[in-house]
Amino acid sequence: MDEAGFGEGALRVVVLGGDGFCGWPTALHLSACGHDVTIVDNFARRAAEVELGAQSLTPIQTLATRVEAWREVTGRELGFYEIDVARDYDALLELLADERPDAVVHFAEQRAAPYSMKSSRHKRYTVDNNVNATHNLLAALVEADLDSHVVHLGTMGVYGYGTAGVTIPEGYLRVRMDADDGSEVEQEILFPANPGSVYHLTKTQDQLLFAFYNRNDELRITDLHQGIVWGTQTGETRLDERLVNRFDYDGDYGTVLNRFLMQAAIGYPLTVHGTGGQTRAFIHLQDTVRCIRLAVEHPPERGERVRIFNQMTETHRVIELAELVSELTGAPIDRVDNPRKEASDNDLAADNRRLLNLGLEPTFLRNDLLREVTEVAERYLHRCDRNKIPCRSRWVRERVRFARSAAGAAVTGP
Ligand code: NAD
Ligand code: USQ
Repeated sequence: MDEAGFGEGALRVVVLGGDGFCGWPTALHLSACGHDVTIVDNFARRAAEVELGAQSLTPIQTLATRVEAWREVTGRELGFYEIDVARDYDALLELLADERPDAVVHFAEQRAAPYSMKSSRHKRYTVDNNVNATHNLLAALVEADLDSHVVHLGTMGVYGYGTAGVTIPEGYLRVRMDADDGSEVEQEILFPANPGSVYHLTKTQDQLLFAFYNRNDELRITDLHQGIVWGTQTGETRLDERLVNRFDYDGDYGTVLNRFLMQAAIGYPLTVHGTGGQTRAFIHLQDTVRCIRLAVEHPPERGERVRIFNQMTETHRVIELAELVSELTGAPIDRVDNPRKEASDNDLAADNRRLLNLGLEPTFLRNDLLREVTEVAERYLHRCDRNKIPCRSRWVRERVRFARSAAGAAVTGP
């Protein structure tokens, strides 16, 4: 053990976006497992709470209080730097050059699909923030001449939802092409990208950035194509109320299963979009943090191509989840107009053997875990603003008519 309490085998890990829903419990889990963790965040997610007027249902503490509580409870230190990874390139470079991390876990992106579709400003912010954050990290690692392993949180949504009958492989697809001389050529390519929102689109752009820097500079990269995360607490965040994780329930940041569980807790009809025939991949938050630890502790070799894991444990149809929550709690189901442009019905099967082979023991949907989320929601329901529940962000807008004042002529907007 060194003075800070880090034992042999401890890795130096920088967690970009470590104040967020997945980042905070991941930072705690890595720290609890003996690694030396430094958090970087610019509090963009907390700023979005103010912009939207929608707070986390749970009373999350300031990062300073969280870090202090972790020190008090466990005796372990967490480093922290406030840096905008997308804009403060020099500060990021300096931090990486000083810390020389073994691994950088990259969560620092705008992650809500509805938020990314609210307006042209939100679309542009999401592209600027996410693509620049990822590119700045990769360029800084090359400039500082570091061999840190990048562990990025990507999404199952890069594959899209039009692959019925095909089990989605882990990132790559073997294709056969007709060569000019009549023979067949085989190649492995990235699975064709098919994003369903501007947010998902930025994750498909990230994939190309990774492929380039991996080939050109031999950066070691693991891209975790994660499904929808549900649950709210982990073994570490439960240790003290000041460590409580965020719980998003609003129409922009709330994700489907956590929203249903919270809606059931406050007696709000479950908001199923359209038919509810959409099938999506899911993972419990406790498994998220375990998967990231497994990825961090098993880095790829230098020269190995970008490693892609499908970080999901099960798939469910939205209407089936609503029915399950309804059976468990008695909540009624409300089929609302779908604000998104997405298939009303799809099948989904995905390979996830790589994380299972590394030792992941999946936490499947269980009534006691569903109840636990409902109980957290019940405990803090006085903090809920029901007006923030409906999804108001629409994928397709009616064309706006506006007046061109100089000419006084009416024109049709973008
Ligand atoms: P979150 O919004 O709660 O956390 C993201 C964190 O990154 C926030 O603390 C935010 O302030 C920070 N951040 C954003 N831009 C930054 C920047 N430019 N510089 C520094 N910090 C910045 O989101 P989350 O749910 O924790 O998601 C984390 C990652 O996991 C995202 O990249 C997301 O795409 C991915 N993911 C999330 C889910 C899910 O269901 N929550 C599912 C699949 C993938
Ligand atoms: N949905 C409802 N009712 C609701 C909310 C959502 O029926 O009240 C539906 C949506 O229309 C969609 C599905 O549920 O068909 C999933 O929506 P979601 O908001 O739970 O998830 P999504 O927008 O896909 O995004 C979330 C995270 C994102 C991550 C993604 C993983 O916010 O960061 O990348 O899950 S995945 O879905 O695998 O792409």
